[in-house]
Amino acid sequence: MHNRNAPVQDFHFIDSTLREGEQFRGTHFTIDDKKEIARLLDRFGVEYMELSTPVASPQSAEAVRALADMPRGFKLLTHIRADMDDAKLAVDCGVDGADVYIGTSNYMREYSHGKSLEQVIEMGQRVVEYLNEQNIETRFSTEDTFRSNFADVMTVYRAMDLAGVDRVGVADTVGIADPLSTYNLISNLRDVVNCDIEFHGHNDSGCAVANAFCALQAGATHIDTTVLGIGERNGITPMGTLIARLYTCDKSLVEKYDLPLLGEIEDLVARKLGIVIPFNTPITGEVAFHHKAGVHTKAVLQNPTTYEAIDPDDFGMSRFIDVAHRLVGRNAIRNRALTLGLELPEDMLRLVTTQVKALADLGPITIRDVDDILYELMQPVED
Ligand code: HCA
Ligand code: CU
Repeated sequence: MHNRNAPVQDFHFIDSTLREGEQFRGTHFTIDDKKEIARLLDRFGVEYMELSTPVASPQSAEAVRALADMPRGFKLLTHIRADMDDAKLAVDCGVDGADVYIGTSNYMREYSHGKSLEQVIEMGQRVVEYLNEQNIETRFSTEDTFRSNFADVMTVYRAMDLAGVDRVGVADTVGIADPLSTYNLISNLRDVVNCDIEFHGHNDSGCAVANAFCALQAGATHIDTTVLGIGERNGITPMGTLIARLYTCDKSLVEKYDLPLLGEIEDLVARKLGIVIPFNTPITGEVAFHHKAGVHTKAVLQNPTTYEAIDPDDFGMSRFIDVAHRLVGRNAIRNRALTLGLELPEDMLRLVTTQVKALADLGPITIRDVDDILYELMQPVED
């Protein structure tokens, strides 16, 4: 397929369901919940999992230790402030890496920690140097990057790169970035640092997936995601939708993951949170592969690619051809008849289609109504 997009290089997912996701309304994961979610995401193939800081509460610390002891393929991270005590506790809990963050916007500097840029850099350097000595993978991010002064954040990133971080992180904390501003910021950053680049994007204005994708096109190497996009407010980049985006760009980008597990992972997290998977979620939402209009169903029955950018088989999902409505076409009716083991001549199919449309014009109908019409016409005519 011809692809005019800027190419996406190899990348890693940092699943933050157990950190950013813990900040979602009503989330309450027990340690067993955390292990269960981690095991499934491990099987799926996420490269990193980020957990809430052990400073948050005794259970949070215990959870980090428990996951550190678990056999796993992903690297275990925790999310800490640029603070030596936080860093020491993270190391003590046995993590592979620490995601260090500090606010750089005027809002954060004035209303959150009240530090100057020089102080931010100094605190960051101290923590990064300590973590490096402990052989801990380090990332340093500037919270609220997009509302920070551009020159300031670039100064911080460069200083942290020189201090030896493995990654710098760009955070769209309040969800105001758009794909172009994300692309531009990350491209500029790519020229300023040699280390890896992570992107963390909130979804307040609906751009979290598009921004993450553009970040990858601009040279980001790591993307923060959560299952179903859960997080503060309306959350961050949902892993499943980002996978859909990457798949439609180039399927081979996501074949490293165990794609048929996606639905199971989302079901598990949704169940634990007492929420449902939104109906229009790409890939796993209940209408993701629902085909309705006659023109569509005719083509899909011959070649699904005509109206499907994603093959449901790749995700263990199935497509649905809807026949119970007034937009139905003869080919969909034939297909339904064949499913029932009925082979109808063309004139009969035409008649059924007309009758279904007439009935559907009177009000909503179900597949049972369609089947009734089919069976009725199959009855031998009695004299
Ligand atoms: C928050 C922090 C954070 C951190 C992101 C990062 C954000 O506000 O809870 O570590 O890069 O969105 O800024 O999630
Ligand atoms: Cu966040």
